[in-house]
Amino acid sequence: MDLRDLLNIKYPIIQGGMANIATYELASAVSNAGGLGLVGCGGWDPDRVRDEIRKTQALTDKPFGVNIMLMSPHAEAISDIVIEENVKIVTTGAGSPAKYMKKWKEAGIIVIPVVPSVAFAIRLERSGADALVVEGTEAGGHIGEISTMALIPQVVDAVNIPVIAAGGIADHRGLDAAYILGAKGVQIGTVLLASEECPIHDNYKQMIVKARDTSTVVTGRQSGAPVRVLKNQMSREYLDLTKFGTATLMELENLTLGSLRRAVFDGDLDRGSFMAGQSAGLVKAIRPVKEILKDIFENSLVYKGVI
Ligand code: TUI
Repeated sequence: MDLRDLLNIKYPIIQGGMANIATYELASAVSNAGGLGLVGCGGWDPDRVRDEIRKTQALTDKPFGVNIMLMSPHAEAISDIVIEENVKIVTTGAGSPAKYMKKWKEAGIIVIPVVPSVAFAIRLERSGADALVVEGTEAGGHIGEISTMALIPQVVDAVNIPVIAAGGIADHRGLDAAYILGAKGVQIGTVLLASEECPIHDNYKQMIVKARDTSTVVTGRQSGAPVRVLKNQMSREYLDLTKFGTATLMELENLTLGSLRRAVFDGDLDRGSFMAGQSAGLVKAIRPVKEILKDIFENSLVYKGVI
């Protein structure tokens, strides 16, 4: 089933649940533009999440969802808030949502876990997922190891629920490639960082626009939580510290603590952690969300009915 029918949206495009970035401003803009906007909870406490959901509901009458980052200490509490606030669609990242599945299904919520591997996809289909976001290692933030090109068709062959491709997709060619690989829609994140409505510091947006193909690196492989970020002083220092395997987890924690917030709110070019995917090199300008989505869909062969 195409994502447009499953989610009742105009374009088969959903927004990534970017922590500290995917606020009600971005979520409502994406939903109003015809995609599926998501309130990305990241590490927010339950009160903040409730407030953001209500603000999104006030700004759009279109479908939107909530992304729950399962490594958050508040994940359990948020799993109840989405039910209380009558949220219709939930995506999850950075862990398994299996233990919440039963209550979410009973509440009529459409559940779409983000997965980085075939094994995880099979497990979550068995747990009752309605669709999957399958995320390749080209994506920004916390990532798996397999590339989008290799991963999507393997998951498509292994499950019977719709697959939404993520990682490396920022234009109509990415959407078409995803469909050819068997996906029924795409998730985009990096290209939306460079949108007018995205509530991040302008320095962050400029870094995305200036990025090239080689501008991202992966930190945190050693600690088991690989995270793709733009190269800067911060990520270079981090990689230097891990190069010889001598840095303690504590030293690394100290270096990264609060660094995403320094990027998003302060635009701290040296000390911020600017999460972004490899598609940053494709992003050339800051545009309204509406234009970004329209451009991706209306220039695609999917829209033209070719695929
Ligand atoms: O979750 C994401 N992307 C994210 S979360 C995030 S916040 C964060 N920041 C620093 C370190 C860690 C998190 C920034 N970006 N994408 C979906 C995704 N999920 N990618 C990889 C996974 C994943 C990883 C392990 C899903 C399940 C999983 O399972 C582990 C287990 O065995 O439970």
